[in-house]
Amino acid sequence: MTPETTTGALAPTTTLVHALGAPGGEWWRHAVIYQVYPRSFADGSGDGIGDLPGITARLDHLARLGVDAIWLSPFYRSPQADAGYDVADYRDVDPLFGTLADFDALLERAHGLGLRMIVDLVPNHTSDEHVWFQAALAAGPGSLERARYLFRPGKGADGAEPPNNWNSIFGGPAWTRLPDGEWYLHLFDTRQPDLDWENPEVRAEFEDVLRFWLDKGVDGFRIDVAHGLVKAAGLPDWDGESSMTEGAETAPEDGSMGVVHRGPMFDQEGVHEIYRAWNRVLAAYDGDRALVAEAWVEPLERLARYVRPGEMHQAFNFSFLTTRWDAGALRRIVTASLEASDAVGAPTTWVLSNHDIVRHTSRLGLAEANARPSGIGRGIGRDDEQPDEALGLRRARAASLVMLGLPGSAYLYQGEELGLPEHTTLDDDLRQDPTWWRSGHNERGRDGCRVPLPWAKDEAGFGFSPTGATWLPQPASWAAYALDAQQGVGGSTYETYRNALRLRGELELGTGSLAWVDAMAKVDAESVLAFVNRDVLVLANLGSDPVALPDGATVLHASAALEASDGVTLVPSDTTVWVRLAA
Ligand code: TEU
Repeated sequence: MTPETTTGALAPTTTLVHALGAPGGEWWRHAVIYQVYPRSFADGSGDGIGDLPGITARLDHLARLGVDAIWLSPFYRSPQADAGYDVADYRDVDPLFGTLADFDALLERAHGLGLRMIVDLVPNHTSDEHVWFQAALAAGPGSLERARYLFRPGKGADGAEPPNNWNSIFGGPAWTRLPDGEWYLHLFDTRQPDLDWENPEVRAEFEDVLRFWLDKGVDGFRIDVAHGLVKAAGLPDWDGESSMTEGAETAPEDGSMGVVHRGPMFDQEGVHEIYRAWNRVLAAYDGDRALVAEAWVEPLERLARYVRPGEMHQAFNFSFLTTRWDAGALRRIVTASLEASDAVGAPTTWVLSNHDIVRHTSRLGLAEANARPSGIGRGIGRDDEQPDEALGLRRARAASLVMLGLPGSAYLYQGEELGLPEHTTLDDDLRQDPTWWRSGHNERGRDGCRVPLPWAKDEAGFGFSPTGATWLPQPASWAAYALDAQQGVGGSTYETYRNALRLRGELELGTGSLAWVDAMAKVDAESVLAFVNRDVLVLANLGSDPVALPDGATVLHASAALEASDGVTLVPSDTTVWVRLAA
């Protein structure tokens, strides 16, 4: 049944915007991929920091939840200046997280449970402790060792001024000067020097790193800062915004990110050649291995260029993530996302939370002016507006059921299946994210979304670690969010996600199509987001009044309890339902 041919008195009139319908295609076209942040998922060793054996021991949770794959954030050897996004050895596991044998055991267990696994690759920069950077420091100006990075002489009389005016995403200048007078570029922390991707040695090295993990059997890679590898020739000055953290208040009406990540450090044409080469590396392996772009690029047509045939396979849809809780804005961004990815034959992805931004449970509990994620870094501290926890959770569950009802691939961030809120009252002296000090204490940073998960309500540290230790404290209120407090409890956030994932699979929504409901009896389009995917109507009520479902609709799933009045089923405010319409 296609949406246009729907008949019967209750049938909505619809506009078809997307009909990919490729069941049985490559797994990543419709997969639900769960982000595991190793430091905070589960601790096996007892030191209060999560690790690979901890993940392996808890993997059955993810199989039971019903996700298709996991994305593992960095676990490589690293001094942890940016929680592992500063890699010192791309082919080894940091002792904090375990050993290569632990990695092999994790991958084997994941595959045994039918879960694919993609790993994070951080190619824009290395750690300052990487052998290449150490060699560059020792070798001095003009050396081949320095040519792997972006070393430049400074400006001004004694070269005391940085080579250009770029700022670090984490705050402060993007250049650091060495005692010998040369400067090096770091778009992030001082301890994350940017590589020079014009250097063939850099390209060869990363293709080899890809093969190292592909040989181990990983199913793909999430590519960190995929829009940043190539910089404009001559590294010219840039006076525009290079970070979402500024200017976010001026969000455009269409709900898009608000600050386009252009400028000489982002989205340069040269990055595409790198990904075409990587596509060829992956294509030599069996099993549909995939590349996922973490690229904060707008408009969506620019982002779609990363997933053209022969390049990457998916790109995170940050335009969706940054859209306001508003039916019109969501409808526009979903349409634009599907059109842009359909144009290049790629699946759309959907994401609401990750390890860089305030959890959507808490964002959606803030006043509208504060509710959009403002890029990485800002966070929420004690002195900031505190989210309305119940409202945020209610909206987050509704938003998640919209996301999981859409065709394409969806990303979940660990803990969202528990409805975990951001930790918004963390002591500032416990903060570990470099954005906190690099921004001169203007940005609280990302620690609030990285707090160790609660597994067991009655145990010390909520069962995160065998010793009760946790590298960041968990709020006492998290007892109610612990997995064991929600398992088997009808209507809990965990069971709501689990049902959604089961139904999404059974109904094949991931490979379905999307038609907007333009008009339907009893439904006011202003405050209602409604679409048909296969024969399921997904309806989210973002308004303040309840919305009546058409007679004869069979409710398949709902993000909150529904109401009834005179035999009519009512969808309350901030609630999403999945229903099957009477034929
Ligand atoms: O974040 C990428 C990142 O910070 C940029 O894409 C940025 O968000 C964008 O340009 C808007 O300002 C990744 C990781 O997810 C993050 O945890 C790391 O800290 C960062 O890269 C550096 O590796």
